[in-house]
Amino acid sequence: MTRKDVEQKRRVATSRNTVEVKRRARDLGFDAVGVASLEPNAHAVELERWLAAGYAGTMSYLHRQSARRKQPARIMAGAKVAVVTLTNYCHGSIDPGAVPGGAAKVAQYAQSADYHRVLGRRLEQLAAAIRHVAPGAQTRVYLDAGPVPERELAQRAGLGWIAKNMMLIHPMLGSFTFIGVIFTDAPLTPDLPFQADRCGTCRRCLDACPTDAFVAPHVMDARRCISYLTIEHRGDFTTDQRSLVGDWLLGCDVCQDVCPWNVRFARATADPALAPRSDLAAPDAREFLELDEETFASRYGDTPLERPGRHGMRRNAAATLARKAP
Ligand code: B12
Ligand code: SF4
Ligand code: SF4
Repeated sequence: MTRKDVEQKRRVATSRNTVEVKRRARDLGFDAVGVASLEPNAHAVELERWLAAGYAGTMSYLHRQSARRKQPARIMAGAKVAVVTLTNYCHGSIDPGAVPGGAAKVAQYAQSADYHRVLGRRLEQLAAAIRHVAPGAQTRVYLDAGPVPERELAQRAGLGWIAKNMMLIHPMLGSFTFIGVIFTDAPLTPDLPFQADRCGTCRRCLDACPTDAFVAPHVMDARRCISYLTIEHRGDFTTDQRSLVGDWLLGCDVCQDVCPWNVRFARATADPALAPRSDLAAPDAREFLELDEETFASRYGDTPLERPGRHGMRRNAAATLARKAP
């Protein structure tokens, strides 16, 4: 066999393995999957600027992780590619004309069981499938936590574009998706990056943000973002912060709800593991003022409410209720 034949055989095997890994991903319930190469982050300068401006607020881990976010090849020694998955979590309740002053709201991503648990298991199963098609391969699973530029890798894996509201939008699914990533040294064929920017001249998300958190397209000051305040911010709210939260008990969907790509394409997920829970979809804010630690843990320990915890949810509830008080 000539060197050319060997190379040809290797390419065929790599391509066959890639097809098999993608087939397995769909069987496991992922809505889209692609393979990203691990070149340096094309938006390293923007990330650096964003951090230097202080837009990360108290999320100091983003500063610590920035070297690896800029150079994803440094995340796992020997990794050649990242397999990137999208999972639709939309519950069908897109509200492009949401009026302020309604009942307390929880963002769609948090209306079902904790996605870290549900998808973490699924990603581990996909990682096992990668090791099966490429015996001896190493894999490392990331979902939300970790130094991974997830939207960047999803764009590079051909799964969509990074939009003006900073969300990764898939042209057929919209943006209500979770991104999951598996780094591996298995030989798999990278996809072509998604090149188009399909936001065009639209700027609905930027104009609709209730707190004016967008400094410019693709640049959000997280310190003004309701999602940051209700999920990531630790400690009490200042008077200003409290006034920003509005009706949101946890997270915020406004810049996604108004997006024409979601209005047109986002559909409710049929995934039973991500079925919405009524106590999360239509919560009673008053309840969070009363809960003790044990009851909170037993009711919400397996949901995204665990992130802000009992103290955070109590603070958020007090802010939404104060707004409604006469
Ligand atoms: C920190 C964080 C937050 C922060 C900061 C959000 C932000 N916009 O950066 C807060 C708490 C506010 C937040 C909110 C939300 N989050 Co969040 N968050 C993260 C986390 C952990 C890190 C993101 C980060 O590094 N931000 C810093 C910015 C600068 O980096 P970046 O988002 O990667 O953006 C890149 C591009 O914007 C690019 N870039 C910069 N300039 C330009 C210019 C152009 C033209 C282009 C094309 C690109 C570009 O460079 C950046 C660096 O690579 C990721 C998980 C992860 N590991 O990536 C989840 C993640 C981004 N969050 C997610 C979700 C679901 C949400 C919420 C929808 C939850 C909610 N409903 O409340 C909101 C959405 C708010 C929004 N519009 O972004 C999903 C997004 C999925 C998707 N389809 O995009 C992720 C990927 C988690 C996951 N695994 O599913 N989040
Ligand atoms: S999540 Fe809400 S507060 Fe945050 S940027 Fe989007 S619209 Fe603004
Ligand atoms: S609302 Fe318009 S500008 Fe914003 S993300 Fe959607 S298409 Fe892009």
